[in-house]
Amino acid sequence: MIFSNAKVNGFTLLELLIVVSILTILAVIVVVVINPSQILAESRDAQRISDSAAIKTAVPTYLLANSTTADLDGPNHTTSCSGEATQKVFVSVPSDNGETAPNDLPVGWSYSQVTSANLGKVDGAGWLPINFNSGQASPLSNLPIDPTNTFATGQYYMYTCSRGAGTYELDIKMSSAKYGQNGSLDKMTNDGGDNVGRYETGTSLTIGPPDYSHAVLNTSGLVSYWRLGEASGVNAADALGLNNGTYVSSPTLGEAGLLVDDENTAATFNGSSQYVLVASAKIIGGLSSWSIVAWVSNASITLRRPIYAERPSSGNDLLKMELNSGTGNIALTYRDDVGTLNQPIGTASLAGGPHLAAITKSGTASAFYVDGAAAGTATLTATDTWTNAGIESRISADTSGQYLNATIDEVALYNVVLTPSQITYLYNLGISNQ
Ligand SMILES: [Ca+2]
Ligand SMILES: [Ca+2]
Ligand SMILES: [Ca+2]
Repeated sequence: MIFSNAKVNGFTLLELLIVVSILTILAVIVVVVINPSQILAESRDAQRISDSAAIKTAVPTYLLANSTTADLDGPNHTTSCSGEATQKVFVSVPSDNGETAPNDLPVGWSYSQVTSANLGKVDGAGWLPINFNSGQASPLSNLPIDPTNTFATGQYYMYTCSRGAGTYELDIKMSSAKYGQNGSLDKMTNDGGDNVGRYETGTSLTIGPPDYSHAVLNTSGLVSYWRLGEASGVNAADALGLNNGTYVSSPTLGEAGLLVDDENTAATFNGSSQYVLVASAKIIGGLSSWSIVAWVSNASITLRRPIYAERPSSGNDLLKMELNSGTGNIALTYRDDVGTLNQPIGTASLAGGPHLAAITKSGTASAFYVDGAAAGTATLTATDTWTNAGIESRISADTSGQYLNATIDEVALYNVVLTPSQITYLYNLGISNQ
């Protein structure tokens, strides 16, 4: 019986399945633990860190060699440092790479680019305009260039200068999770600068373009600014510390923020009970000039409802930046002591989004803006006489039981009329990956 005890030497189906499962798990572990795209991103970031160190050595060396004749915007520019007539952000993206420079710089600033052929030159013709050959042998043979170097990714180098102070700033964008915002080696958030989307180095970190929140904080006339970025709790901080608010009925905190490339979060309100009580007082109500600016997304447009309101629990005084019913168009309600009511509606919708909503008022002239573009004007007949007691300021609700269902972010109040170009800048900055 030769065959009776024969044994098949091979795998059973079950064994095969176990082996395949183990191999699959191992493959997933390899991808998760090793993550090739993050390794590449980290190696690019390592180059960026080393490039910034090289520039940080080269610029002071140049300044030392040219103490009285140092020219921080180089031989090809004369008034392009901060505070001068043609303020420039010098960028490493070449002018002939087919991209258009984004429109995301503060009013009065523009990008300066050179051609690919000149990009790395150290004699003032390169992207960083200093002539490093002046008074010395250049410590750099070529200017460092970002390993990605496109406007589309936001990954490029930026240089700005301040002539009187003899200072400069170098801004670099990290691309890996490790060195990015909230990463384990976060280089961008806590560098002492004013842009959470950039690794800022140099001798003054407030020359280059700021991030959205710093742009708001830099704007004169700001009287309150709620970022709504708290992860938990009931405190809704005013970045100025003047009108700290309270989250009422637990709106959803920690929602994805409505700004591009900014980890600060937003809050979602349910439209029935949740709001921020920002002050037990009026803030801009009754002022002749004011501006309200806020980001809003996924709003219910079934009913006309407030993004921001100031109103007493009883009495006529009333101010609301709203979404109109049906269309979601930006709208204003403004009413004075004696009950004169104005309810103009703008020409553009805030449905969907994220959108930037802004209303300005100067005397009887009000103007609407959606996403940085003009969206209608109105002439008000209500006066600025506000005397009712018990006025409250609220986000996403008023004191008459109206609640907005929406995600709201970055609510700012000003006691001045923002210009159209200021509002356009804020919008472009909010959607920029700078
Ligand atoms: Ca920074
Ligand atoms: Ca800066
Ligand atoms: Ca926020």
